[in-house]
Amino acid sequence: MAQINVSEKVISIKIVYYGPALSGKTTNLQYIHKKISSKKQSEMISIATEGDRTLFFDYLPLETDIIPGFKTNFQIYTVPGQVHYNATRKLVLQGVDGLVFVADSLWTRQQDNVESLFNMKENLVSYGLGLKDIPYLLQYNKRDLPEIAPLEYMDYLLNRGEIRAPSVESVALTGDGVFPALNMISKMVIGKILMELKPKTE
Ligand SMILES: Nc1nc2c(ncn2[C@@H]2O[C@H](COP(=O)(O)OP(=O)(O)OP(=O)(O)O)[C@@H](O)[C@H]2O)c(=O)[nH]1
Ligand SMILES: [Mg+2]
Repeated sequence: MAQINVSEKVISIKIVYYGPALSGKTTNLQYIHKKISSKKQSEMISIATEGDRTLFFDYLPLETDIIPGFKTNFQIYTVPGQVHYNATRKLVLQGVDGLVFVADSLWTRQQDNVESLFNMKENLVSYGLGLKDIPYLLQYNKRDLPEIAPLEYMDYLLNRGEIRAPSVESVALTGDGVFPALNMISKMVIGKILMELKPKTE
């Protein structure tokens, strides 16, 4: 849940990048960090990594003035995608305000995407939440590679049923689609917060 300090005019928002191992979550944060760090002096913290593998999580704080009159702090996290780190994934999900599910577009990784999405839903349920409660989008990553599944097929696997989420194609390695996805999830989260802050008229 977003923390809103009305007297100090500060809003804190937690965004989590979820998805299977090696889908490109850390690469997203590295790209965001590279693009904003010179302006905002923001530090990205990667807690325990082994090569490309995140063993705990990555964390990137971003300070913005996106909501007039408030300082809006984004706390952006990735989870470790490897199956056996579920306790950490669950912990990172605590208090989440917005989710970006980074799916790997490679044909060979479609089963892993499905399992990771199922795992995310299960972990949300453990906090009494469902995807309908949290702004959420899909990022179809690695669109630069040759052996990839068509978007329609990935939508069929990952984006059907009662919750149809927006989706963004990306190549996190070059940054294509990274800020469109971050901007979209930010707008969705802020839209929800503003709705909740609106005085009830009835
Ligand atoms: N070709 C290509 N490679 C990518 C892309 N995004 C990430 N990669 C590569 O995929 C590998 C894994 O990326 P990471 O960002 O570390 O993956 P992750 O999702 O954080 O993985 P875990 O920490 O294990 O959950 C790295 O070698 C990246 O350079 C992309 O869009 N295209
Ligand atoms: Mg990682």
